Amino acid sequence: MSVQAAEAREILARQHIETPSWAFGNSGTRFKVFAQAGVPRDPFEKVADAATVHRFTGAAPTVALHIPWDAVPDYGKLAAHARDLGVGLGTINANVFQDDDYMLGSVTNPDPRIRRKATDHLLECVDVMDATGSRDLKLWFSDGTNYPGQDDVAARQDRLAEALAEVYARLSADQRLVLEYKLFEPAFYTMDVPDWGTAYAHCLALGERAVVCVDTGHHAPGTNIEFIVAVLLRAGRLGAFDFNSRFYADDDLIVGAADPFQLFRIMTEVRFGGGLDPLPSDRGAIAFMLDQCHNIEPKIPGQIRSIMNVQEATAKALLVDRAALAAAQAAGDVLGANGALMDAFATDVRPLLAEVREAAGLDPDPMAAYARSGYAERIVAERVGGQQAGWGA
Ligand code: LRH
Ligand code: MN
Repeated sequence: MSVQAAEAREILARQHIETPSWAFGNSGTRFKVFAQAGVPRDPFEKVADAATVHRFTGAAPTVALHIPWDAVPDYGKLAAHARDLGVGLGTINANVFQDDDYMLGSVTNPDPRIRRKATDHLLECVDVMDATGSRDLKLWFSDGTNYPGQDDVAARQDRLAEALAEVYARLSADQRLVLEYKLFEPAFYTMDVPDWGTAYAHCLALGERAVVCVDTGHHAPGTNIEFIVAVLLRAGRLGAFDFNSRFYADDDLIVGAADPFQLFRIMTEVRFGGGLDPLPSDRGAIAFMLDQCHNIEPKIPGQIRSIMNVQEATAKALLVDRAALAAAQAAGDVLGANGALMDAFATDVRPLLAEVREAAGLDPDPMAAYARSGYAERIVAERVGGQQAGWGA
């Protein structure tokens, strides 16, 4: 077995991809949210489904929460429930995008009373992190404007910076603020954090525990996302991914489904930038998360397939012959260099991943193993009545 294959196995065996609690609830578009039988009714059932994804993939040991969608009276009890099921509670996502008060913005709103309310929610989410033991607070703001002149762009940036600074000051030394950008939706003229540059600038102003989240659905069509990844990694500010895929807008489809070559290129830059290397500490760690909605497909198999797609892209990235690539790049051998990536991308890595799973005592085919488990039928039979979880939009 080549050194490269052995290194690839080692990295794949410890790959950690966080699932989003909201992927297990009902979701849809503005036209329709389709309810599915067996959907969780509370955060405890969402965590149980996340644990099931980990049980069959071995690569999803934590689940991200979204507050208030996952609000519970006792977060310690939820954390213990997760532990009993073999997973942990991960990133805490704040939500200042579903309250009537936030129509003209949350932390950027012209009204100081509303800014105070939004900032207080962000601070409450840090309290939740203290209770769950989570490292990352992820902040995505739907804040923006729809018409030129609607508000003062620079003044909104000042308001945003003020709120972020207050939240950052509240974090403890092992906690991070992860700032997520998005080009458009729900605002369509300006978003207050529209791109990586704006997020990066705010993170630099805050401090080294402020990092950027790259949601793969949040860019203009044709954006070279792996370039952004390489630049943020080089700057030590790539903190997280929200993985999904899209054909047009923020479609939140299964990662790698729309463009597996893009996902490979992204994971190749992550590898080259040291993002897969074992780290001395959490500082500089990249949180690999899924942020998806399974509007029409079964949700747990959808998450399992998503994990497998990230694993396959990662395995292919790990098989790029770096020495051959470097030699071709140095020689100006354009096609030789491109060929090194294309050869890796063309490699069938499914046998390698099957071996990695077997070595971990897992079924080599997680999708088939889940289908045989009877879990899907059990939750449909058990989860009758009550209010199915959703985005509550
Ligand atoms: C916004 C977003 C953000 C989450 C939400 C569920 O589009 O990507 O990461 O809070 O989806
Ligand atoms: Mn996201």
